[in-house]
Amino acid sequence: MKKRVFSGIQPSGHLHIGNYLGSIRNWVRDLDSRDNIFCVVDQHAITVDYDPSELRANVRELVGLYLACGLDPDKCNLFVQSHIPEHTELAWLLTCVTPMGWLERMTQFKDKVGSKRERVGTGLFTYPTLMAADILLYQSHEVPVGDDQKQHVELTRDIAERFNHKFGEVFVVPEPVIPEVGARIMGFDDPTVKMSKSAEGQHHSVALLDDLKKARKTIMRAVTDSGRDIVFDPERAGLYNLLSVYQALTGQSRDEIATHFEGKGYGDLKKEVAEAVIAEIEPIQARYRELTADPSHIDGVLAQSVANLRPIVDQTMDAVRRAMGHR
Ligand code: AQP
Repeated sequence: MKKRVFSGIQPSGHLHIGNYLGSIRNWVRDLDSRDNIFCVVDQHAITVDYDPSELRANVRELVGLYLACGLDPDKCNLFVQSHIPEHTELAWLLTCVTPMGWLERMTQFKDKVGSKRERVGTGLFTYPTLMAADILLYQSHEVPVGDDQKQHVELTRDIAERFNHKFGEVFVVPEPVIPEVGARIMGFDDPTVKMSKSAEGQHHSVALLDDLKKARKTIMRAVTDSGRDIVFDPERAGLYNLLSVYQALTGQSRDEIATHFEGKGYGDLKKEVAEAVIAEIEPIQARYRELTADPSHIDGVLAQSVANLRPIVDQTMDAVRRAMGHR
């Protein structure tokens, strides 16, 4: 039996190389060895201010990019969260077994809420219980995510264990799977903050669909320091970030990279990072253009996955409803 994997991305902006290196690329690598379920989590994207027509376009773009990056629909199920209404039903049920204190500890909420605590929607606070529902609905064994989502997967484990203890063994308790390289790519304009879809700043990130000239410019302008030698030093955040991107894309070891750049300068490093990024995203862009030329193909993939997943959803929800006394 293959392990079941579930993961998702919010259609909250344009997919960047952080999302790619931290998640999608690893999903593609493991397609053959896993039972794969990948989701566009559109209900998570409404927990902050958003524009409905932009959301609709972002969902289409993200599905197109999933396919273009190599998520072969013959090897995975690929769907949009709101097309399976049981995600929100299960989220409510899990919210009722999740202590407030657990949610209050979530660092992503604290980061996103900032000084607007009185004004943000309650969904931003309860977001992790919806994420737990996404994962537990499919009895997933593994959740491959970037480092920033680790805390939410750990919370999902706690919720599953609490539920199983209270109501009987219903859920598989999932494991987070974090990549060794590329788990936290930082902003090129500010290497002290995580690269984010929703961050402002023209040269913050490289999006997978960025114009290639702009992508090169963003990397050439990346903030570094006044040092000279090219070494993996976490204290030199900008340099460390560029080297991490290079390492993730080339698959070379840190020693090989240090030797390769011996005697070279930051300009050389940036040039090579830009080349590696462009070599990765250029073919993705070409596949994206081909695949999205036929919207009915994408609709077909989404509908087929929803149909494939229906028996798992029904089985889990039946067990949950019975365990909780609703049947
Ligand atoms: N900077 C990053 N480096 C490596 N991995 C990252 N991920 C996100 N940012 C980085 C991983 O990408 C997947 C999708 O993330 P998400 O859409 O669920 O939300 P997020 O983690 O909040 O990502 P963003 O880009 O920062 O989006 P916004 O701005 O909307 O909040 C996850 O596996 C995540 O770990």
